[in-house]
Amino acid sequence: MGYVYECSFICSIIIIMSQSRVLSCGRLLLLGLLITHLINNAHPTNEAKNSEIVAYAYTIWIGSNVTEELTILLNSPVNTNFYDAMIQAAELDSRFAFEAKDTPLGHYITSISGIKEDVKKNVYWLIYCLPDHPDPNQKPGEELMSPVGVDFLIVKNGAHYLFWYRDVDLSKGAH
Ligand code: B12
Repeated sequence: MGYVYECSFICSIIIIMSQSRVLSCGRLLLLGLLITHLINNAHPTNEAKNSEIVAYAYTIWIGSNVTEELTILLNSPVNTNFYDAMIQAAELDSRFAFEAKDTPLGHYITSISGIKEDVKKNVYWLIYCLPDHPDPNQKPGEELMSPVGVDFLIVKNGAHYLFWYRDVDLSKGAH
């Protein structure tokens, strides 16, 4: 809308200038107005446009001992939730395809990369928000687990998200 408004403003001034019978100093005044408007409303630079996009990494780990690892780098508009990020990842790389249950708490992830949670064996998909790329030799602690599910987790620039298929001891309290 802002762009349409700006274009009509500039066109109006050009039409007035071309049709105007006013003195040349009047035309100069209009020209000054047009230049000032163009400077003040210059289109956003690439830097400003890029600030509306966040870049982050999404990794999956399979197994408590991490026998398989897969990472994808993603760019998304600000305020993207992790559920949408997972859809984006799956579209770019089918190994990130996933299944979810829609529950009153939002989407609950039951399967990623064809690997389904195993309720009998207590192996589940758990999500972590990390400051750096996850290192299988230094596994993240519970304190780095996301406090919310994928619908309410908003991706941040430079962040690393890990979905880890791991054993959970429900008798010790799930998380
Ligand atoms: C047990 C439990 C789990 C188990 C569920 C497995 C199972 N089959 O029992 C495991 C360990 C897998 C789990 C995982 C997660 N959980 Co949990 N979980 C619980 C807990 C302690 C009890 C739920 C329960 O059994 N209710 C009783 C049954 C009868 O009711 P129910 O509606 O059928 O319960 C189901 C849902 O709660 C669902 N579920 C469990 N956790 C979550 C999380 C989300 C986001 C969703 C949509 C559904 C869901 O699994 C339950 C069993 O089927 C609750 C806390 C609480 N006291 O409610 C947290 C709780 C629901 N979990 C929570 C969270 C954040 C998660 C995770 C996102 C943690 C993470 N960082 O990975 C993940 C989900 C990731 C994913 N795969 O999408 C939060 C949700 C907060 C929110 N408002 O979003 C809660 C409230 C804990 C808390 N206070 O922070 N969880």
